[in-house]
Formats: sequence, C-alpha cells, structure tokens
Amino acid sequence: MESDVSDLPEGVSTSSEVSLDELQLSQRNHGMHLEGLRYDVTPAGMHYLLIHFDVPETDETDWLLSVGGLVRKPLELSMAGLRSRPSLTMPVTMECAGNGRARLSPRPISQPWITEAIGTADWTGTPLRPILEEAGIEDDAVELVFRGADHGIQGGVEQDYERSLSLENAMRDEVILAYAMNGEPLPPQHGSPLRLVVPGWYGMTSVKWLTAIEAVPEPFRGFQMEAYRARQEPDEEGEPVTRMAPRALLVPPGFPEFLTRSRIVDVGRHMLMGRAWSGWGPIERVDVSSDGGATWAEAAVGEAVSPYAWVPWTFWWDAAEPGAFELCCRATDAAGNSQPLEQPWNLHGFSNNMVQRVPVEVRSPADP
Ligand SMILES: Nc1nc2c(c(=O)[nH]1)N[C@H]1C(S)=C(S)[C@@H](COP(=O)(O)O)O[C@H]1N2
Ligand SMILES: [Mo]
Repeated sequence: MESDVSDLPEGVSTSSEVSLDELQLSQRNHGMHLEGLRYDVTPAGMHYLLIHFDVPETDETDWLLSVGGLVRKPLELSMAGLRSRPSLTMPVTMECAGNGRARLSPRPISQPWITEAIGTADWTGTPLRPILEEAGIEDDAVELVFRGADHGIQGGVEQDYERSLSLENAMRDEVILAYAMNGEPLPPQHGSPLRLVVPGWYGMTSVKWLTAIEAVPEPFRGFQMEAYRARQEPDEEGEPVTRMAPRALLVPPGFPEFLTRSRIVDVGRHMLMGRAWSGWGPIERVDVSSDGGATWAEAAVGEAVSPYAWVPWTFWWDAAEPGAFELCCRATDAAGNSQPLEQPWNLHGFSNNMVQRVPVEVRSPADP
C-alpha cells in the first residue's frame, strides 16, 4: 500500500536509494546472512544487531541491577548474585520490529532492513518473576520500566534507552535476565553483562545493558514506548508494537551474483530450506511459490528447538525448465495469522512481514 505522498510527513523518503546516514546505521547494525538460516542456533557473530546509541562501556565485576520504585524491598543484584540464582537456557528467535522497512514506499528513514533483522540465540539467564516476587511489587504498580546503560538523542529527545512491560507480561515464565548467549558471556554488542529477553516479542522489548527495573503506577510514556507504535499519521495515537508477526524466510538457493545477490541454479530438483516463526503461536504451515506468489504448494515443517524458536521447513523445488523465477515463502501460525503479498505501510515501518521474494535464474547445465 502506498501512502499519499502529496503531504509527506517528516522522516520518510520517496527515494528508493538510502542515504549515507542510513548506510552508517546499517553498518553498525548488521543483519543475519540469510544462509545462516541453515543453523538451528545462529552463531553469535551472525545474529542481527540493533544498537540505537553507542555500545556502553560496562564492567561485569561492579555491575549492579537495581530493582526499585513501587516495591516493598528494593534490591541491588550483582552479576555473581544473578549467576548463582536458578538458570534457564533456551533458544529464542528475535526479530527487529523494523525488519522489512527498506522496501517501503515512501520509506521511513531509519535502519534500512530488507529481511535480515533476525537471529536465534541460545540465551541463558535467570527467570525474572522470582526476583520481582522477592522485591514485592506493590499493588498500585501497573508496569515495570527496564533501563539500559546506553544514552543518546533520538527524535530530538535525550534519553537512556528505556522500555516498559505490563506486570502480567513481565511475570511470564519465559522472561529472563540473560547473561550468556550461545554458552558464552554476552558479547558487548548484545548487552554485556546483562539483558532482558522477552521471547515472542519484537527485539526492542529485550533491553540490553540492563541497569534498573522500576515498578511504576502509570503506563510508561518514555520515548521508546511512543516511538514503537504503528501509525499512519504523526499525530495519531497508533497501536503499540508488541509480538512478532509471522514470517518465513528461505536460504537463497544456488549461488549469488555479487552485486545484486540474485541467484543462479541449474535445471533440476532443488531442496529449498528455511525457517518460520511467529510471536502469536506455533507455525501451522509454510507455503512456497516459484512464480512470485501466483501459485503455492505446502512445505514440510519440522520441529522447533524450543517453543520460542523458529521452525525449520523444507520444500522440493522441481526447476524443470531454464528461465527466470521468483521464489516466495509464506508462514501461517496457529492463531491464523499469515503474511501479506503487499506490504503494510506505517510511519516508522514496523511489522512489515510481506512475503520474501527471491529472484532466481534457472540455467541448463550447458549454459556457460
Ligand atoms: N539498551 C538497549 N537495548 C536494546 C536496544 C538498544 O538500542 N539499547 N535495541 C533494541 C532493539 S530495537 C532490538 S531489535 C534488540 C536487538 O538485539 P540484538 O542487537 O542483541 O540483536 O535490542 C533491543 N534492546
Ligand atoms: Mo529493533
């Protein structure tokens, strides 16, 4: 869907070419290489990154997490203390809410993701709920605000990175304070020494470099809460961005052309593989198209390595004739949510889960 370009709001561009500012953002915040979809758990260096400001200088030896605000017993927790508490390790698929933004028209000017703002890491941490119970949340608290150690200016507002969760969402069993990723201490860029991990939600919720948790009596209206809302107009209230919309991605088959990354495969049968996930429930089916979404056939869906991780899927593609094809894949979750063929537009480019399109040239083996 195209928005009306006659009165273009600030912060969007009608050019399909990204600016140097966006290039700079996309170098600091790299995506996952799509061939990395072959791994159940993404190698840490391949996992996407989104860092709003700078990676802060942190030291695990004197790190203290404070739990305060409307609590009966404020806590100061050291990393040694957090590590000695019960631990939980689980693979969690995380996706940036801005994934898919770069193809929108007009394009919201921000980190220009195409489809690669994803990854699945094996996070280890301690469940949040027992800590909240120990602190004793007062009855008049409605939300928890999670504060990161990073600081900067966004939208003209100087801020620490802060996001909130309702008590109900924060108390869920799968919400952890993570100190390890893929069996190693968190790397600096992923939140060392401590981060929140909220499975099923878009990544902005999983606050990195976590220094404070504060119980508050009103819904928190900080910058990062107001920013992550889907709106058509700047002055609209909009809908909060929460859980991940379903998405399937495929490992691009064959080999790529360097600049365009378009694919070349030989005539024959090819096993396509990919992953699919949704924050709204298990993946029920994945469909594949080789004609740009005109016709679809069902893929074989495998087992996820955890309830919060993507599922693998495979599909035998019979590329019988040479020519130009467009591969697409589409996930449907148990709640009945699926992926559109046309991209949903909003002012900041959130939750664009339009189906992936991979142009492929099928050549006969005799072609040079
Ligand atoms: N403190 C802090 N936490 C943060 C961010 C940030 O900039 N600062 N970025 C958020 C966003 S938008 C995303 S998508 C995820 C990315 O996590 P990753 O970089 O470990 O993949 O972290 C979230 N947590
Ligand atoms: Mo993000």
